[in-house]
Amino acid sequence: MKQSFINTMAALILITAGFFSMQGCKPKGPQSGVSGNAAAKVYVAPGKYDEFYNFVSGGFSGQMSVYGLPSGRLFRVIPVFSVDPEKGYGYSEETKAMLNTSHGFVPWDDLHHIALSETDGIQDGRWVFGNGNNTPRIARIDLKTFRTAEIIEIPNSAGNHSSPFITENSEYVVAGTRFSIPLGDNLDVPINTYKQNFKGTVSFISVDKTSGQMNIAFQILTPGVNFDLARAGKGKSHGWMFFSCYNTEKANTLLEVNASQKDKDFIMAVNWKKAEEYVKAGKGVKKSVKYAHNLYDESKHMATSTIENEVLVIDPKDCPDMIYFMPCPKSPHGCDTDPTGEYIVGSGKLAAVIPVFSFTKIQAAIAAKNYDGEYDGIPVLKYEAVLHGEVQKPGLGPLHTEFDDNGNAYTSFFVSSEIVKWNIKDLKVLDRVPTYYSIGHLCVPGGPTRKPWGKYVIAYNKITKDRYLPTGPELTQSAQLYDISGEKMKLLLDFPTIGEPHYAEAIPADLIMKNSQKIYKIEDNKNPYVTMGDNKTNVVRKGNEVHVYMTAIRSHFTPDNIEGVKLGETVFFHVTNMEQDWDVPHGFAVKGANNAELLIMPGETQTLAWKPERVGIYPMYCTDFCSALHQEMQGYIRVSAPGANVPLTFSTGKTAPVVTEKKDSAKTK
Ligand code: RUQ
Ligand code: CUA
Repeated sequence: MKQSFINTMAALILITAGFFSMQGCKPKGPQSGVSGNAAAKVYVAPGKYDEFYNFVSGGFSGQMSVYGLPSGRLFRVIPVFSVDPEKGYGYSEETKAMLNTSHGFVPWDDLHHIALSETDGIQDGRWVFGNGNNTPRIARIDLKTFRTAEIIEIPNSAGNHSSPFITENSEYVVAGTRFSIPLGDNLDVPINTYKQNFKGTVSFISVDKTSGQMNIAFQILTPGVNFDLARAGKGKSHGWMFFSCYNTEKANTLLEVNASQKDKDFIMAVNWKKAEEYVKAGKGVKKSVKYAHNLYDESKHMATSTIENEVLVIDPKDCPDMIYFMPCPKSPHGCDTDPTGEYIVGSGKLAAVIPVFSFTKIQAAIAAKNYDGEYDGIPVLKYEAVLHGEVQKPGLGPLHTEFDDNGNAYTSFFVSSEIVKWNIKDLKVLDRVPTYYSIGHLCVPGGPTRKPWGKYVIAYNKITKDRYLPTGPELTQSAQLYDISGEKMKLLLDFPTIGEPHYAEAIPADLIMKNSQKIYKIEDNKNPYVTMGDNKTNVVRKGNEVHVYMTAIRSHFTPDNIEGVKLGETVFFHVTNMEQDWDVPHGFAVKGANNAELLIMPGETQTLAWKPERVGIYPMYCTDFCSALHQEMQGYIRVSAPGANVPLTFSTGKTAPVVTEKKDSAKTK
């Protein structure tokens, strides 16, 4: 006991030292480690496509970004949990509902993990999921459009970190709560009653096979620990889910010390097929909760938010043989399953070894009831009984593990700032390379699936001091690309990232690009505010709202002159982009609008609400360089005093000298 305490302190001191000094065991010098022909290996000639898409979480930016590999070129930032004025996401009337929650409109979150949809344990390129940590949510992005299509809030959760991890046929994405909290009716309890009152949950969110639509199928009530990460079983372990847990000490203060007491925490193994049976058998209890479910309707170009009031919770007390704890040294972070599904790798942040568990042995231990007591009524399997083996002296501060298609594992080490390659079967360390600096997650294309595509490992680093030109107090975070095709890993490229990257996945480009949507068909546009052609444009007063039904086509708005708006009224610009060509969005902005622009895709309708603050003439214009006469794509709206005698009129081309413009279409309401 005493020795273990000393070990703990030694590990803590080491880790603390690692945080504060960039030297020590960390790699030195910004230029080291680049291999000779690196440039040629990442060079994607102008006009050529990259081989992989890389979907990278943006951490506290709340967004997801899309890069090409091997070039590291940034293609797109997908707004997910944060408003994005560039695209109008969260600002347009159509998208605001995407960010609704039971706490109201929450325009920010912390996106840590990515999960690409799978069929038979292989990436299928249909959807990518991401988690919101802070106000627990899971988002689904449609990879035809690269847009957020759905966001579901997770009730009975606080700090949705262990999320979203996907099963091999996308049956479920899971969400484990990071913080345990009081649940049920009595929420107002002293914090120091943590041990009595605080509970955890893990949620199983089903994914519809055709539409992708999410639904919280059930939640499992758990002891009050912290869930950190998770992975689904695959192949032989399909039907199981593994969650890493820390704070099995159940500390509620100074976790840095108080949650680092025990030599071993747990990996929680959940037999979700069994859980499904219990749910079918009626073991679930409906709990009243409140959570938002937001869906973007592609044909209406509009999101709706529904507040749901119930969730099904199953309690392991009523459901034996459903969950087990496996001891795992020490404050495990990553919990990763290898491509065969036989091996489960736990990465204890304070551990000196990497334990690798065997699914076969787990099953045998369960059958033989080879327990080491219980924890809150849940059987704890004997460590030695479920252990395949330990990787000895791997490095310091292991976090995450990915796999290639040759039986090798790649583990990231935050404190010693390196990637270590080791063999899954014999657990021998094969190679190590420095990262610059302090790697968090890492990614091998297809690395979490049954079929890794291999070729590269990408490091996502927390610190880049001395790697890039300085940019004031905050420096960019960064990814690094390594070639893993040979025996030794070789550094090829650094590229900066958007926000702080946590988990990322990479997928062969052809699984996605062939399905990429080019336009929205105008005839399929079911937006209630659509304008189906210039001759249908209109300006309508409704109480103290003015609705402008407007079209945009190269290179004018119809109407582009509007008069008769009164101070105190809110103007809704419903802009329909009439284009039917790929990559011809139009933008829309009006002076003084206190939200954002609209960026309207071909065939789409989007709405900007605007409440002018003073009397005058307000210019409006297209913000996206759409044609040679883009700069001419502009107009005016006149705002008069509340009592003014100005009729509501609108026109295009009335005073314009350009003869090609259509004739006067002014109408008076
Ligand atoms: S985490 S750097 Cu939030 Cu996935 Cu491990
Ligand atoms: Cu439309 Cu610029």
